[in-house]
Amino acid sequence: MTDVEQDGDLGEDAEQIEAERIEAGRKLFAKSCDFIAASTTIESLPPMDGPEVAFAGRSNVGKSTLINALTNRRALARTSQTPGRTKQLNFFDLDHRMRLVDLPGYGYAKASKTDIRAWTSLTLAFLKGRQTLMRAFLLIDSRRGVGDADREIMKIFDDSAVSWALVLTKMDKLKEKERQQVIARSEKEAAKHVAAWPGIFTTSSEKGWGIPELRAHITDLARD
Ligand SMILES: Nc1nc2c(ncn2[C@@H]2O[C@H](COP(=O)(O)OP(=O)(O)OP(=O)(O)O)[C@@H](O)[C@H]2O)c(=O)[nH]1
Ligand SMILES: [Mg+2]
Repeated sequence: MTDVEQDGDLGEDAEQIEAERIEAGRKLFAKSCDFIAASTTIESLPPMDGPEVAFAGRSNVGKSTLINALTNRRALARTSQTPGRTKQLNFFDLDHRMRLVDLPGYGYAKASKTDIRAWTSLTLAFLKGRQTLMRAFLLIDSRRGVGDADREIMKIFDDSAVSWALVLTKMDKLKEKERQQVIARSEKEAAKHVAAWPGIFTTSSEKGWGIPELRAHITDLARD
């Protein structure tokens, strides 16, 4: 067989595997997804029971909207025009195979110092002590790109050995050229971090872009 033929075969296999991953993701996220807990204190976190992925990022970046898009729900996770809406750690159970955790946003200028301290202590305690946390997704608004507050969170992930992946949100708001630019810049940022997943996810919850790929990724981490 020539090299060209071999490459062709490999390409088809890879495509087949990718199609199966996407289908497995679609199936899992079509199952029931139920709210299980809202925690405002370390004591009220639900006991660790099976794999979890968490959604972190600045206020208003689109964490809750992304959870709704992944699960095909309109209002599973509450979303808002008002930054700082999600105040608790909200846990959702996906078919007893995976839990999705909606984290409160950071970087909301009007939040009081007390709010920020509460966010920090609870969210940090969760990120550092949660052995069942398989991946934290760090959401970045594609119009803003990575900012200083996000870099601080990346450092926290690295220091706490939290395996994380960068997710660009609201890609529908950009023109094609701007998309390429923010993707290139964000890939560079993520590549600086040891605990970062190689490669980034580019999404629009509004248009459904990148949602099947993210579902597949989460499904790879789910309990059988
Ligand atoms: N155009 C567009 N708008 C989006 C997208 N995702 C989220 N939004 C909007 O962004 C705003 C904030 O979304 P949320 O999901 O509430 O953001 P959040 O990160 O959960 O915010 P906090 O809970 O405050 O931390 C809402 O008005 C959403 O409709 C997207 O992909 N495209
Ligand atoms: Mg929210």
